[in-house]
Amino acid sequence: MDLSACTNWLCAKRQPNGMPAGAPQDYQSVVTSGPGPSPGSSSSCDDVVPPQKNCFRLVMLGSARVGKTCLVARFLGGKFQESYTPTIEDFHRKLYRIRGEIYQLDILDTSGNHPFPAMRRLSFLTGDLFVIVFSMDSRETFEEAIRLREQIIETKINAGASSTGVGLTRKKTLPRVPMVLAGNKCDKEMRTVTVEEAQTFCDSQDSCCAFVETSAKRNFKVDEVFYQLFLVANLPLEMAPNHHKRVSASFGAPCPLPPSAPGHHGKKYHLSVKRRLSDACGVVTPNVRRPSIRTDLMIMRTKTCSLGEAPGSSSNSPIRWRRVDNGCILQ
Ligand SMILES: Nc1nc2c(ncn2[C@@H]2O[C@H](COP(=O)(O)OP(=O)(O)OP(=O)(O)O)[C@@H](O)[C@H]2O)c(=O)[nH]1
Ligand SMILES: [Mg+2]
Repeated sequence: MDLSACTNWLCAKRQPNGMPAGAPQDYQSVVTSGPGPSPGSSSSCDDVVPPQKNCFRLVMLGSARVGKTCLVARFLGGKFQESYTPTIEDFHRKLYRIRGEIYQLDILDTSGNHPFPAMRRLSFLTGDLFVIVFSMDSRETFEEAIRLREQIIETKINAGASSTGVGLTRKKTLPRVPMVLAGNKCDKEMRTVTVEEAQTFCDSQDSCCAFVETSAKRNFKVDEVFYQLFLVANLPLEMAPNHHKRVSASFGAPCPLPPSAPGHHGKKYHLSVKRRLSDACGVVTPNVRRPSIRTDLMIMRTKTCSLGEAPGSSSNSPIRWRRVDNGCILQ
């Protein structure tokens, strides 16, 4: 697949409402909330529709067999799988209600064998947050993790530059990409990567790159991997696995999250601050479909072409944008 051709089409022409020419009518809802319910729908679950600024995509990357899928399973509340089944690509969604606001976290669990390089590049471009996993007992996987970090940043720089024409003659601005390098399988005795060198590497990067040593098998510091990720991304820390109440959703249920506390509807309420902060809850959406590649391309377009309206334009978001000579660059 020639992604640059697709990007050009998506960036080429915009209608007065800011949508690309030829975009499907449901474009806004697709970009805003993926295949889930669209904002402004008249369903009785209106208060579980996340605003666009609260929708994020987390991409899991790393060599094959390093434990990406096992970490995701732990994150989603599942058990550890001793047997190995190679992933082609898996998609999960978790919805949260945190301090009265709805957040949506989409997780793309990629293949370490990357059979489709264009898909991998697309995941770099559509991802807002990244967990790059390597295995503490495999030096090659650590080196691959470093390469992946460089490729993500390079891809985001080039996409920002090509959508604006900025970059060939100017100094490139480094994108701010929230990322955790997860050194998995620390339960194993054999080590070929030390904590110190992985930590030193992350310290030498920007302030939104963290290292966590973990073990999906022992469930050791899995929470910390995601806590650090949300910390460097300026997202609510309640999104980490052990920081909210888990709600289980039944298949096909219209409202996956329980109703919000009365006070969150703007009325006066009498809950203490402590109680309010501990009210965060999250639910794994059971029947979610992976957005189509076309949708991904449109999401990518908003992230590389939009001026000020892309996810991340608010001060708290992981990716920030600013206007430069009628163009946009990631920062
Ligand atoms: N000892 C140990 N084994 C682990 C750990 N995490 C995962 N494994 C095992 O490593 C193997 C690979 O785990 P996966 O999660 O499927 O690896 P992956 O990175 O998703 O692999 P691909 O989907 O092929 O990219 C499985 O047999 C797991 O049981 C861990 O923390 N410690
Ligand atoms: Mg996998």
